[in-house]
Amino acid sequence: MQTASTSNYRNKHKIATHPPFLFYPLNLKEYSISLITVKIRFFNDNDVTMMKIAKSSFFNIATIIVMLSLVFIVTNPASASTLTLVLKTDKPVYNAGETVNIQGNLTLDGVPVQDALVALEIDSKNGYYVFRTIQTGAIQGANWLVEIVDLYSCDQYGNPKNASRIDSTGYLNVTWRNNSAFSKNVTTALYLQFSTGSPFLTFVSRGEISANATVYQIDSFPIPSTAPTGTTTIYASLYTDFPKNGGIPFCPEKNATFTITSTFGFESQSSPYRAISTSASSFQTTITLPRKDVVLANYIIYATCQYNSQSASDMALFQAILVGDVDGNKKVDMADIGLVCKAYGSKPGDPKWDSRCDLNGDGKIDMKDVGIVCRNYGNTGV
Ligand SMILES: [Ca+2]
Ligand SMILES: [Ca+2]
Repeated sequence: MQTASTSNYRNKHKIATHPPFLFYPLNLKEYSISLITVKIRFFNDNDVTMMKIAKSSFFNIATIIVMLSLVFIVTNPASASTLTLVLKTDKPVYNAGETVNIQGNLTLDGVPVQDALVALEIDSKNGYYVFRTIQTGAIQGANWLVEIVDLYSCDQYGNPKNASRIDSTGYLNVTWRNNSAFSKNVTTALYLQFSTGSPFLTFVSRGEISANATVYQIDSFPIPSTAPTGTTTIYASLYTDFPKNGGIPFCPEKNATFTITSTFGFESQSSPYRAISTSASSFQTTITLPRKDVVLANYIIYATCQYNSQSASDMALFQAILVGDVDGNKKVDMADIGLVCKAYGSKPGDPKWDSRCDLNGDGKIDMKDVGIVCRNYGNTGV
């Protein structure tokens, strides 16, 4: 009896952690038989009552477990494992010129996944802002159904060219191929990032590519006179759809660089863009908000991936603001310094107190507030 009960106890717990539905009725039967046997052996009123209670509770619990198992089986027809993607930024609000650190964790049943592709799309009120395909680790020996074969900066005829001046037209060539025997609908996303780490522009297109076909695409783009000079990076991604719509990467992204030079052919010294790596995350990437014409809005980051036939996605939000813009006209200039000077030395309740000028929120307007406006001087938003 004792052995049978212990075995049933173990079996019951096995059921609770892995719900192999087929084993369940078998255990139920065994347990019922054991209860009946006990009843016969110790036959008195108390024992019978106790057994009835035990049996009734057991059947109630059993019914719940069976129902939960059914729900679990119905909702997870393919596999009992769970793919989880968690996306976050290191802060909710960023000033113009600040770096947004985007971190994500991808786990399968709680274990970090180190060979997956994650699609990343950042949108703001002006539309698409950034597209990337991030790897959670090294991926080896994969055969991609659709892949980027080549990517480089070029002239208008497609000849490779590694530098372009500001105030001119830049060109890039991207070649991609459908390796499968079926036509595929592909979203092509090209994202250019300045040497400062700030987004430059994005190109997106969507279309069907025939089986075993190769596409050669040349795109042109204007390089504004205000563009930061230096090494500019082009990132190309191919998705099944926009990540916002649940699209996932077909293949790893490809990148290429070219140099933006001044009208005299020089590039200025700018601090190099560098990604910060954090071991706590499966993947991370950064973008730096521009100091000029930063889009003052909320941004939505969409991340999607597929791994072991399972899909996962998450979203994160952040906001861009213009610190030091006291009068709210979307530029930090002499007018803002003037307002802080006018309220200088005041505290709440004073006639010249202006709460907009207390930029560090310490309840007084002093050199620290003047300093904040000066450090952000020249920043503009749209
Ligand atoms: Ca202002
Ligand atoms: Ca202050």
